[in-house]
Amino acid sequence: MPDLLQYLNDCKFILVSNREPYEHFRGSRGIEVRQPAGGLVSALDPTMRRIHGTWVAWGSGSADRETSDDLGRVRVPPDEGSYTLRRVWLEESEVDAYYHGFANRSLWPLCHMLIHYFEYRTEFWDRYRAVNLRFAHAVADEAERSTGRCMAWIQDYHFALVPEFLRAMRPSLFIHQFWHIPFPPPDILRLLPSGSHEALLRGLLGNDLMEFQIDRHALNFLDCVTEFVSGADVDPGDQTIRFQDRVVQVASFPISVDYEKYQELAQAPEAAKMAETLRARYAIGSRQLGVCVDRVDYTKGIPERLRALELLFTEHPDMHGQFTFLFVCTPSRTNLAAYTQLEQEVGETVQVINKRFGTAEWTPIVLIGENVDADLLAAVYRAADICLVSSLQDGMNLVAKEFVAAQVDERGVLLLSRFTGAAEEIDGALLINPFNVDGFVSAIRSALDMPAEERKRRMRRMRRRLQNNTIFDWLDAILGRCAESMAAVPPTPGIGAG
Ligand code: ADQ
Repeated sequence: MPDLLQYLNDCKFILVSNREPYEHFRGSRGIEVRQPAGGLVSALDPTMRRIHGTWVAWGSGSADRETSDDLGRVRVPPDEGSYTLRRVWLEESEVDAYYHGFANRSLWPLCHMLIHYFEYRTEFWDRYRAVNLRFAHAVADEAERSTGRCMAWIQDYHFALVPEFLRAMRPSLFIHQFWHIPFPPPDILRLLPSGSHEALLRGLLGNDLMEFQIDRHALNFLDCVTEFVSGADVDPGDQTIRFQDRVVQVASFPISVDYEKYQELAQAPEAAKMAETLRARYAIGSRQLGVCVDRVDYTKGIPERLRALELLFTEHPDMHGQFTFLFVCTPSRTNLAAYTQLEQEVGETVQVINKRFGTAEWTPIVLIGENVDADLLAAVYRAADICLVSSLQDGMNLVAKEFVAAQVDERGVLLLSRFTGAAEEIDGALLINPFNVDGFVSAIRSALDMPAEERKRRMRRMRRRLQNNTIFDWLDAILGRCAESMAAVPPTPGIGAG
């Protein structure tokens, strides 16, 4: 892990995300605490412990209020107390309209350009604004408590309006934001009712640095600002925007995984044994094993993947009994109808395919419909001959990178949708277009027929690249860039807290 303290110097670091790093809840043993799974929390928690920053997030746990002070503050991790978690309280109706509503039913489909899922209600937008304002107040209050300089780092599309609100409250605070999902071009963003698309962009222009996964998303953002924000002067060459006497920098920083952790997990004796068991069951001799790992989400191209597998078994009868597919997918956003319908569709389609092609000895698709532990995940990745990532749009896609990191035997082929951020970065995968079912099927066939030497060559290339581009390099690059920008603007005497 790089020493991020070098960048922060005496600067207080305030992180803002929708999900909190520690959630207290009432369990069978009284009040318990859990850390939600996910790459971002596991990368940022150790960083926050070292730099003793403040993490501002929605207090979603059933026992969060009892364990926090009047302002919603609590020291975490529970046994160590090395940094402050500041919880922001939301009513159920606010969670419905801000989170399930505007964030997940309006912005999520719009940013992924899947406009038939796009829904908009005035209440979604009003609550999104109100919740963003409340978060901005919490961050401003945290900045106020510091005597030195401060930096606020905002995560994702839940908080597009926070930077503008915060800028008005603390003009010299250094504010930056990482947008984890794609950013749409102007023709898509304008599906938001007039006024709200401009307001969204103005909100983001409160940042000093606006960070995207890849240049394509950054360029879409610049195009949207050019088209919709009057008074903004965009320089596409420098990727800067002059707006209201300030300069907003725009840049791309592809997120990654903790490479060593996945490699170690895959190399551990338990994972090796599990991988052997999986191969003994599904890929003995010349048989092969395919895998996928997803949240059940309509952006991930799951029906398209199942259609390709069905066509593969239809057009290539020699694959019957020779190729088994392990479909690992965890239910997600289950209070939204689009997601529960998709989950049901996945279960039904798998049944149809298995009934049509399966035999007493062979089940073509083995469905594991749950969240699996990291060590089982590493074993699944290690055991696979091919891994399918078929997103219709994806900011980056960490599954692709986890697969590469866990491929310690260098046996597997990665089939990767060209519409993922990862496809712009990783060289060595077989790129697919999930909308083109025939092309998808022939890519699966080419992967299955690929000689071991070529598999190894491709996998080595990807592993070398990823080894030097981990999630810690991502953090390093972002904070390095912030330190550079902050150094260019010396602290204003008397303003102190930013
Ligand atoms: P997501 O849309 O959630 O992330 P992704 O990047 O693939 O997509 O990350 C999913 C994570 O969930 C992976 O770490 C994966 O291992 C895990 N996961 C999925 N199914 C699982 C299962 N059944 N059991 C256990 N773990 C499972 C958003 C953006 C992405 C971007 C990330 C990070 O949509 O484009 O890459 O943020 O910026």
